[in-house]
This record gives sequence, C-alpha cells and structure tokens, in this order.
Amino acid sequence: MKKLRRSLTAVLFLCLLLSGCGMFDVDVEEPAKEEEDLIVVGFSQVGSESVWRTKNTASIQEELTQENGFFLIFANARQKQENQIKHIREFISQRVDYILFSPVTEEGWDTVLQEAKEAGIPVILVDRKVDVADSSLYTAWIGSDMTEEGRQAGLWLENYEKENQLESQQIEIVVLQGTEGATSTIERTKGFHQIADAHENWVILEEPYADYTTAKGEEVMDRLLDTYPSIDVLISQNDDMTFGALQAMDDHGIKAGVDGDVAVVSFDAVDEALKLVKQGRINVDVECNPLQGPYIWMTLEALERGETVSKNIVVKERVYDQSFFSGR
Ligand code: GYE
Repeated sequence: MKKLRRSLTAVLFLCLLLSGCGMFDVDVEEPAKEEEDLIVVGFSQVGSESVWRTKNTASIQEELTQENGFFLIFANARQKQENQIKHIREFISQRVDYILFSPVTEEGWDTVLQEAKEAGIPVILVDRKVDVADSSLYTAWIGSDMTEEGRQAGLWLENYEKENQLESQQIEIVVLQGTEGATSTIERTKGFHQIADAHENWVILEEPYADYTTAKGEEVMDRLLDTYPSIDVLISQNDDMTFGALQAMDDHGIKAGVDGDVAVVSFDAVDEALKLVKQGRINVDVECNPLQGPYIWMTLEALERGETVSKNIVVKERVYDQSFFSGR
C-alpha cells in the first residue's frame, strides 16, 4: 500500500514539474513525508440529482481531507452507470488505495469489480448496493435500511387511517418512485408494499419512476393529477420529487398536506422539507441520513489498521411528522 501512495506522490510531483511550479524546489526522489502517507481514495458519486446527494457528497469530502490523512479523488457520474464503470477503471489504473462508490443502479457490476479485486484494491459501497454473484467483490457497504424506511411510510399511513377513521373507505395512492433499479427505489417500494399489501382498501393507482429530481417529480405528478381525479395519498420516494409534486398540486388547485386533499409522505427529511412538514404541507418525512462521511472514515481507518470490518454498516435515522415540532 505504501508503494501505491509513493507512486501517487510521484505523479503529483510530476504534475507540479510539468506545470512548471516549483521546478527547482521539488525533489522527486524524496517526496514530502505527509503526502507519502496519505491514503488515496477514488470516489465515484451517483450525481448531484438531489439535496440529499449534495449533503452526502459534502459529508464525505469533509471527512476524507488531507488533514485527516486522505487524498480524495472525486468523480461525479451524473446518474450514469457507464460513467461509474469508467471512473472505476481510471481509479484502478491510478492504483488508488481504496475505491469508494455509490452505484447508481444495482446490476451490471461483476466485471469491473472483478478487475478491482484482481488489482488488489478494496471497494467500499456507499448508500446504494450492488447485485453481484460474488459478495467478496466488495469489502463493506455503508448506508441506510431503506426497506425499513419504506415500512415506516406504510406504518405512518396505517396510523393516519386509524386516527381519521378511514378503515372502511377506499384509499387511493400514487407512488413516485426514484431511479429505476436503484437500491433506494427497490427497497423503499418493497418496504411500503409489505404494509400496503395487507390493506385491501389501499389502492395503488400507479407507481411511476421520477428519477429523484424536482423537474421529473413535477412532470409526473402533473400527469397523475390529470389521469386520476381522486388521489388521497402521495408517497414520494425523495424530497426533491416532493417539491416538484407540490408545485404540480398547486397548479391544479389541489391542497396538499395536513387537512388538505392529498396526504403527502416523503423521504430524506432534508432541512428544506422539514420546514414544509412544520407548515403542514408535507404530512410526514421518513429520514434518510446523508451524513455517512464519519462512518466511511472510521471504516477506512479500521481497514488501515488491518482490522476486519462489518460487511454491512447501517446508519441511524427517524421519522418526522408534525408531532416532532409541537413537542408532543
Ligand atoms: O433518497 C435521494 C437520492 O440513494 C438514499 O438518492 C439515496 C437516494 C436519496 O437521490 O434523494
């Protein structure tokens, strides 16, 4: 591993030399001690599709700093798997110490992860998972229990139904799913169905994908409102899609939230959305904790000490509805 770091240092110094900076001050043979000791991490992030994602990126960048002993190479995949495969191959040829990545979708990683394994580079998955035949292709996954998040959404609706004595009525639901094939989408849908399927009076009208973006959320919700005249509940798998859906409801003259026409269940619980929960525009927001940087740091440090780490490292989270703000 030291060798890998030394070669990165050499590359860095070569860059300095080529760019003409400090040409006569730099001794390539004896690189600065601190740089030699940095742990080199290549990180391929899904994209910048949501507020959650921006916070997640910031959390990782804040922890994997040079002061903390890391050299982070950040790459934005712009929601495309082909970009991530390219990034991983670049990290392999740069001979990084670790590859960190949040896979945009679960399938199609066997070949490139096998290449990383053959190069002896440990892979740490962040947030989303991969569906591979051989689980030794990655060292650990750090993220949320998103099936539980989906279940929490269902349990909230169960309770809402009871409180409002709606058990004997038909409840018409639309679900805005995130990115097709992404772990967060698959698991939130699965968890919600575990509860929903036990209620005969819950009718899921449609579950279209809206890619976790505000623009898509608005476009898809607009169509759903044109198609279905009596939607009772919106389950929106992230806050950004919810922001778009709220706009679409405003445009249709439909009141969302507490005491509105459509009850709104959202996921992520970013600050901007929690303000809307407080105002009653969103009924409930199931938290997905984006602050994974400290967990990643601890995992990398443990691996550096030669320790074995857990295969699955799950971050803690909670559910926010109005009772959180009224202090009940
Ligand atoms: O909920 C959404 C993001 O995979 C948990 O991806 C993540 C999801 C998150 O774009 O906002």
